[in-house]
Amino acid sequence: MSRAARLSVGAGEVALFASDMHLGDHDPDTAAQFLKVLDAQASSITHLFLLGDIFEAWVGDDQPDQVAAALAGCLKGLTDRGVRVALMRGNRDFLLGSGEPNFAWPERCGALLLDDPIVVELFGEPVLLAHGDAWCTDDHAYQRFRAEVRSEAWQARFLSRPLAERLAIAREMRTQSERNKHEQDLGDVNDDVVRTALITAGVRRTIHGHTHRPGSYSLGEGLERWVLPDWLAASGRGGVLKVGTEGWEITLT
Ligand SMILES: [Mn+2]
Repeated sequence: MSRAARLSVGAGEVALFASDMHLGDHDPDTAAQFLKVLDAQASSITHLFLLGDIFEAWVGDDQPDQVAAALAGCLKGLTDRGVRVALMRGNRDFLLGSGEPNFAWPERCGALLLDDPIVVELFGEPVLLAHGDAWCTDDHAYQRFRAEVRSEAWQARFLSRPLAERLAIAREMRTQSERNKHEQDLGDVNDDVVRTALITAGVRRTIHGHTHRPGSYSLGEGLERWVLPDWLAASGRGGVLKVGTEGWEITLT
């Protein structure tokens, strides 16, 4: 999206934030739970922000996935009704939106694909949105892995492979140690790094996901980070952050 037109939510509007649903055909229950919440909120929101790890894995916008198709239908329904939907990539679905124009998944939903991080305006306050994995700088092995798979060369090489091969590689990567370690023992963000990011961006607050530790955390000096819940129906986990004129509120499912 263009940086010039900063996304803003203002008077009379309501924004809903969610992340880390880890959706996919492997877990229809979590998908059902998430779609039910979206459906229940649909008439009361004007903006929807999904801040990464929307999907458990994403091998390209041609990924055959019934859950992704169901979510696309739901998001398209929202955007057709005038709700602004914005998506961000996470560490699992970092290839989201890499398809050709007119085929890219976010575009098919009528959604914007956001940079990570990005500043948006919430009721006059600039707020930094991020997935959060880039701030887990204490996990050096993961950051090396991240740098590799986020490089243009790696992505171009990967996306040039046939779909079946990409799906096989994705399965293989699930067993790759660096990635697994990071997922099993989810580190937290480095507060100094977040503080610097906030100060650099000229904001007081950030909203991020990834760490699966929902809540609001003070960083001192009036700086705060708000962490979105992750979703897993089998463990009864899930929730959203709603931001409106009355304030900011995390509701756990
Ligand atoms: Mn994540």
